Amino acid sequence: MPETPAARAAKPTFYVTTPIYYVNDVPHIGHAYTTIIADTLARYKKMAGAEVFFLTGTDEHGQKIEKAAAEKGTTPKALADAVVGRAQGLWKALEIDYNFFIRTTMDFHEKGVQKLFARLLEKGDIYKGEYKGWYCVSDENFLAEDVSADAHGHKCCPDCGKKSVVVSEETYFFRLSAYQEKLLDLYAARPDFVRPASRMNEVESFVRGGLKDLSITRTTVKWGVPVPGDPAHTIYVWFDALHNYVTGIGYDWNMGQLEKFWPAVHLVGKDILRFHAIFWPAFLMAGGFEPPRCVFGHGWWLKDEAKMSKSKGNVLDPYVILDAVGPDPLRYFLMREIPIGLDGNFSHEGFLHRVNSDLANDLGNLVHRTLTMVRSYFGGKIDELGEVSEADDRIRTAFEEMKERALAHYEEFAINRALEEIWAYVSLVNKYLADNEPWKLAKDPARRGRLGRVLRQAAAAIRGVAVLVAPVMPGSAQKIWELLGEEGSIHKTRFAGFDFEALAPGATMKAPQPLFPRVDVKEFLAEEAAPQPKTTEGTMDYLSYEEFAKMDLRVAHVLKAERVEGAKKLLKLQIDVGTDKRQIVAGVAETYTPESLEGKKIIVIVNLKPAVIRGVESNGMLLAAVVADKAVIPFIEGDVPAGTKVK
Ligand code: ME8
Repeated sequence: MPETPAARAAKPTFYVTTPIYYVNDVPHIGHAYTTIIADTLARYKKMAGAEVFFLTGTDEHGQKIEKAAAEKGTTPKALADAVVGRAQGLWKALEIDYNFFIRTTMDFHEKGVQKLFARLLEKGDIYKGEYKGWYCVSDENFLAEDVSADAHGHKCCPDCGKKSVVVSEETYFFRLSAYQEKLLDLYAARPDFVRPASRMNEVESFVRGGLKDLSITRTTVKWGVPVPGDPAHTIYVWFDALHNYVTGIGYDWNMGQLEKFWPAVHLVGKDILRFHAIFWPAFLMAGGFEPPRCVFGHGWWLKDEAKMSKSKGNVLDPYVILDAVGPDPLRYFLMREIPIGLDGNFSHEGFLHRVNSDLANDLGNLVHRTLTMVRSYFGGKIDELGEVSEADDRIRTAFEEMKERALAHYEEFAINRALEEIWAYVSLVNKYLADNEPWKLAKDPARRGRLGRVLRQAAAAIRGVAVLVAPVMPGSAQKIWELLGEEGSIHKTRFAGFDFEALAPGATMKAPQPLFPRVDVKEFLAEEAAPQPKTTEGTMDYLSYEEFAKMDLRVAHVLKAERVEGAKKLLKLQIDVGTDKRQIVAGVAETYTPESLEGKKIIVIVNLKPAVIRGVESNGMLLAAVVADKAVIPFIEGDVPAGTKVK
C-alpha cells in the first residue's frame, strides 16, 4: 500500500496541490504563500525533468460560505464566482502556472464526491447514526470532547477562539476508528509522510490518543453536496473538499491522468494538517486509493505577531506590494525569508530591506554592471577571449558545486536554503569582478583578451544563476536570459544538461534594463498606509445594485487642506459633507497643492469605515482617477450644495 522508494523513482511525475481556499473572502498574503511554494516546486520539478501537475482551487460549500453570502446580501454561488475571479486574477499577477483550478461547485466534482460517498456507504465505512456535539461554524469543525466549557456552559473553539454551538442531528459517520492502526502503520512505514518531522510526531500522538468516528453529513446546512439517495443531508464540507485532490486531476473523468500522477504532495498550512494527515489518508484507504506521497505542513505568516487571517482582520493585500514592485520580489521574499515549516513575521521594512539588498544591490547590480561593460567595451558581443585563469576556473567550479547543493535543497523543499546558496554565489561573482577590475583592463588594449574572458565568465555565471532562480522568480529569470542574448524560454532549460560554458555563442547581449529598482522605504510605507484601490483587472467582479447602493456618495466642499508630515503623497482635508464637517486623508499631494483644493467641490464616500492613515484620522474617501500613479480629481462645477447625493 505505501509507495516504495523504488516505485517513486520509477515514476518521473510530480503532483503538487495547495489547499482549496474558502471563498468567504478574497485571498491574502497567507494564501499567496502556499500557492507560491507550490508554483516554485512545480517549476523546479519541471526543470528537473519531471512531468508535473499542479492543482489549486476553491472550497465553495458549507455553512461558512452560506453565512458569509447571507451577510453580504448575496447567494453563495454569486459570492464564490466573484471571489474566484479575484483569486484567479491574483494568481495570474503572481505568475502562478497551475494546470487546473478546481471549484467544488463543479459538476464533475460533486458527482465524484457522491460516487465515493456511495462506495464507502456500500462497504460499511460510512453508516447512519445520531450526533450531538459542539460545532465551530467559523472553522467548520466539531470540537474535541476534552475542550472545557466556560462559566456559562459555553465552549469556544480552541483554534479560533470563537463561541461554538451545540448541534444535535441524525448524521452519517465515517468509520475513522477502524483506520487508527492502519494510519499508525502508514506513519511507521513512511516517516516522511508528514513533514517537517516535528509535525509527524504531533500527528502520530494525536492518532495514538484514539480516533472516534467522524460525522460527515449535515441536515442543517443546505449549501453542500446532497447525500446520494438521502438529500435531506448534505456532505460535510471537509469530506467534500478533501476529495478535490482526486476529482481535480481526473477521478471519474480522466482516470488515466489520475493514475499517472497520483499520489500527490499536499502543501498545507499547519492549521489544517490534521485534516490532511489523518482524515484524508483514511478516506483514501477506504476508497481504495494510495495515501498521498507527503503532506507538508508549513508555518504561518504573522502580522504584528498574530496569525494573518481574514477573521482577525490583520491580513495584507498582496496587490499593495504587487502594484509597487511586481511579483518576483514578493515571491523571492516569501521563499527566502523563512524555512517552510516555521512561522514568519511579515514586516514591510523587512521586505523592502531584502528587495533592496538582495535583489537591487546584489543580483541587480551584478547584471547591470556586467551588461554595461559588455556593451561599452565590446558593443554587446565579446570578440576576444583570453586564456582561462585559475580565478575564472574557480567561478565555473564554484557554480557546479553550488548548483548541486542548491538543487538538493530544492528537492528537500528547503527553498530558502537553495536561495542562500545562490546568493552566496552571487557575492562570489561580485567579488570576482571587483578583484579582476575589468574597468582597469579596458584601459589597456593589450589586455583585451583578458577583459573578454572576465566579462564572459561573469555573464556565464549570471546565466547559471538565472536558471537556478527561475522557479522562484520566473519573470526576472526570463528577462535576464534574454538580456544575455538567449532565445526561447528559460523554463525549458533542464538542470541536468545545463552547461555553464554554453552561453549563447556569438549572441549579442542587450543593454541593461533595471531589473529590480530600489524602493524608497519611507515613500513605500506612506503609500502602503494610504487606502489602496483594489486591482480587479482580468476579473468579472460584478456588484449587485444593492451592493452599489450601500455606498453613500456625497458632494463635499473642501474647507481647508494641508500636507501630512512625512508622507509625500498625502493631504489632510477638512470637508463639509452637509450633515457634518469632517476630516479625510487623500493620496493626491503629487497632483494638487493644498491651496488649489480649498473651495473646490469633490465627491466623497461618506460611509466608509474610518481609518487612521500615517497617524491621521480619515473619515471617508474622495473619488479620483489614477493616471500613471497620479490622482486626478473630478471636481463638481456649479452651485451644488454640500451633502448632495451622487447616484
Ligand atoms: O482551510 N500564513 O481554506 P482557507 C500562511 N478551505 N498560510 C496561510 C495563512 C497565513 N497567515 N493564512 C492562510 C481552508 N494560509 C480550507 C482548505 S483543503 C481540502 C480545504 C493558507 O481559505 C494556508 O495554506 O482558510 C492554509 O492552510 C490555507 O491558506 C487556509 O485557507
